Amino acid sequence: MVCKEVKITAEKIAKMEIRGAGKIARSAAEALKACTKASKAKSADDFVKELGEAGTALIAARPSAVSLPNAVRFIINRVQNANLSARKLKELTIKTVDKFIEDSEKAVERIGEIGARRISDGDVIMTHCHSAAVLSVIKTAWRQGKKIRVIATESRPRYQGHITVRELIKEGIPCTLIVDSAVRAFMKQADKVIVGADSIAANGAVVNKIGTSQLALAAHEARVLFLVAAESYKFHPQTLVGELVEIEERSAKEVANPQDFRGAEIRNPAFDITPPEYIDLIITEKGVMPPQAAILVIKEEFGWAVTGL
Ligand code: RI2
Repeated sequence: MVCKEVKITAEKIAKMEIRGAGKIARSAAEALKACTKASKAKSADDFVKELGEAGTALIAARPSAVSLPNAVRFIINRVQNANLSARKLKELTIKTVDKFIEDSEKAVERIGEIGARRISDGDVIMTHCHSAAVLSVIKTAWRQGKKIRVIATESRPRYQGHITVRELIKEGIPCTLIVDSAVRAFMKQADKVIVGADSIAANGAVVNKIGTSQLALAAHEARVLFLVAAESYKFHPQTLVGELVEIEERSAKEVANPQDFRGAEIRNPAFDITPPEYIDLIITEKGVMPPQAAILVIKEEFGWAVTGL
């Protein structure tokens, strides 16, 4: 039986009331903290078991964003490997969660600082969906006085592009909202494309909101730089041992009312894969790198011994 907080958070993640790869990870960590505070476990073994069950329930909520299992494993691995009493383990869990959240927020800020160096005065930046990492780059550049403009896709079917545009309006950044199918028509106006990531595979392929690979194709054709902004915990360790990133398929009802199209299949994959050949750089909190360096990040972050995960 998992605790109430974990159930609620898992449900909100599944329904996308909590969304965005980084936010999902931090919310899952918060849920583990709440679960720890509510835990009545008297022995270390019972507590670790409880935490493990909570972690499994959270991970099952959404399959494609690796930030979620990476966050849960970061916390549980530390607790599992500590030979402490239940009380001490609970304290350690809370500390580890707080550290994860603090580091994750700092990473977004650092990505903003590093990424802003790649933005020039006058740049027109195209983005897709809503990414906190991307907005950190854009806002930092703007706050540095660079006169930039943003072209944002609406990002059907969930319209996360609207969240992006609202955030840009609040900041006073000039922006244009376009439909997803207008990407190629507007690419000529862009100097750079910057998108976020839900998972980055060992070969540098980026899993991000459906439609991202179309932006990459259009950018490639128009010779526009294609950048990805992502924290290092969005790199997928198991891809190093051959695991494929599962692409989440969401309800058809998000696309159209199936009753109105009886006899037709309605598909709703939430993400697509952009191959490394179409990506110029990945901006992480540790620095800017080509997608081919993904394997080094995975090695540094998770070690080679990923088979045991
Ligand atoms: P940050 C989102 O997924 C988008 O695909 C976005 O690019 C990615 O998470 C990263 O977001 P969804 O939750 O962590 O909207 O940069 O399906 O905020």
